[in-house]
Amino acid sequence: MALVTSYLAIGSNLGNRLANIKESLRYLKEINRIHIDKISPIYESSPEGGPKNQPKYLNLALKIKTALAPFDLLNELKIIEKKLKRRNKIHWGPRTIDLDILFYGDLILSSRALSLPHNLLHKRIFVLNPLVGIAPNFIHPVYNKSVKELLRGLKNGNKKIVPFN
Ligand code: PH2
Ligand code: MG
Ligand code: MG
Repeated sequence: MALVTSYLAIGSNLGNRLANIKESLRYLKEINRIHIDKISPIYESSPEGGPKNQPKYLNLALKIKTALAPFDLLNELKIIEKKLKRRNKIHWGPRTIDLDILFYGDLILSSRALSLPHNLLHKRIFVLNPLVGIAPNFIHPVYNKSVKELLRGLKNGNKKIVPFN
């Protein structure tokens, strides 16, 4: 099968966030049909949505090439979330790890289990800010705007996102 370029988002706001992210990257690297091309810097931001008083998130974005079909890729990400003891209790509640598919090539798809592109990515500074570091010119196939343009068009209000190191 041909390789498809895909972009992933990783987030963590529970436990040792950096260790969780590193462990998820280690698992991703073990998957034969996923090749990691680029890893963005890590950023820290307050949680958007969900319950009050959650810890801050660390977020990053990845560029991968994959031989996996979209739902198989999703399944692999879910397996990694399980390995990191992600519990799906509270919608948008705190999580040890969250692995989302942002883009899968130019594919547009909408199902209960998976929407591509990710249906909120264009509204989320914690996704676009890491992503712009590795894919500024990638064109969102629905909005026909580059990642850079989407980020510029975002009304940030008082949302702060800072490099984490
Ligand atoms: N993920 C969410 C909800 N809110 N906020 C930040 N800052 N970072 C996230 O990764 C995040 C969030 C649901 O996936
Ligand atoms: Mg998410
Ligand atoms: Mg998710």
